[in-house]
Amino acid sequence: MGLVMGTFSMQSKPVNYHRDNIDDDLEMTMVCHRPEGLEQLEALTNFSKRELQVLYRGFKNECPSGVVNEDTFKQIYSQFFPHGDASTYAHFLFNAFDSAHTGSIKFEDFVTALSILLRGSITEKLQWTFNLYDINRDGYINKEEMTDIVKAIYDMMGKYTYPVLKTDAPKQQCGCLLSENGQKQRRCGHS
Ligand SMILES: [Ca+2]
Repeated sequence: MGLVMGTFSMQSKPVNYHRDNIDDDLEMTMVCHRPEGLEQLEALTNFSKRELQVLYRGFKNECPSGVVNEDTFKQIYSQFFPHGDASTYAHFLFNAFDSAHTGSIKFEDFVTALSILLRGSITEKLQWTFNLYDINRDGYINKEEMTDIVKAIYDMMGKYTYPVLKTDAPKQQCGCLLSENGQKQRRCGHS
C-alpha cells in the first residue's frame, strides 16, 4: 500500500478556505479539466469536504492542468524510488488508477482510488489490487501477470535490496502461488 501512497502527499500548512475557493475558481478557468463538485466527490469517497480540498490543492500543485498522463505519472512516481526503475510498476499503477481507460488520471480517479486504498473495506481493497494485477483485464490473474508485477516491484526497489535478490526471484516466488497451467486462477470475488 505504501508503494501506492508515495505520490501526492497531503499538505499540512494552515489553509484559508475562503481565499482558496477564490483562487481555485480563478485557476480552474485555465485548467483542462474541472473536477466534480465537492458534494459529489464527498458522496463518492470516504473523505470529508475539507480533506478533499487539501487533496485537490496537492493534486493541482503536481498537475496544474487537472489531469495526469502516463509520462507525468511516471516522472512523479519515479522520484520516490531513485535507486530503481519504477517505470513499469508506474505503468501498471497508472492503468489501475485510470479505471475508465481514458489515458489520463483526473482528480476524481485519484481520490476515488485513494479512498479505497486508505479507507475502503477489505473487499474493496482486494478488488482494486486484483484489477492492478489483472493486467489484460480478462478477470483472471495468471502466472505471467503475477510475475510481471513482482518483477516490476523488484525493478522499482533497485539493486540495493537486502538480502540481494537473484534475477529469477520473481518467477520463483510466483511459481509458489500459481500453477504453470493456471489451474489455480481465481476470478476475484468467486471461488
Ligand atoms: Ca488477466
